[in-house]
Amino acid sequence: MVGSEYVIDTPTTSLYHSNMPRLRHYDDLGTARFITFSCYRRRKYMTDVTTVMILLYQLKTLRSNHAVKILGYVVMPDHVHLVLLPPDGSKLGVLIGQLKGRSAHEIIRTRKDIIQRSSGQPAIWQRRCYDHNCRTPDVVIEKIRYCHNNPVSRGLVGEPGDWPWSSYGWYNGDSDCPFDIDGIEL
Ligand code: NI
Repeated sequence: MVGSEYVIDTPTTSLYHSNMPRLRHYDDLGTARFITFSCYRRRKYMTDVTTVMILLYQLKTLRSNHAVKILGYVVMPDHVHLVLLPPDGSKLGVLIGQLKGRSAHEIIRTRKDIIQRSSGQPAIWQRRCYDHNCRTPDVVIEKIRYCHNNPVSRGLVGEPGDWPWSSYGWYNGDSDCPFDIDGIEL
């Protein structure tokens, strides 16, 4: 990452795929959260493009419906990490529950290889979700970098930019990243 390439507080002129990342300054980064949830029994459901796109679509919906800022993310084959900045007073756990529930509902309709819980219900996600409070901007940056490096540290790719399903490409100014996030200066 070359920090000097970035411009802070650039006015947003188009919603998608400007070549210049629009980095913002947030005064409340100390309330950002690092969220992790996994596929049911660590099944590698997220190796299917349609499945990943359904999840990312629901993530975009969470952002537009609830004003949750997306600072970083990575979709790994069997788990997901998100760095989110929820609006004051919002119950992020409820919103993550919606994200998991709605994405699971859609994913189940597109696939026939989904295993079931003991109740007989098909299951995409583990029920539990890890929620880490990022108390300082340094921790927020560390977690975003963790997301971007996760595919490399797991041996899936050689470079963060080789993994299509993370916010690395957006921070890098790529024109073909999956969607527009809310960036900060790394
Ligand atoms: Ni991970």
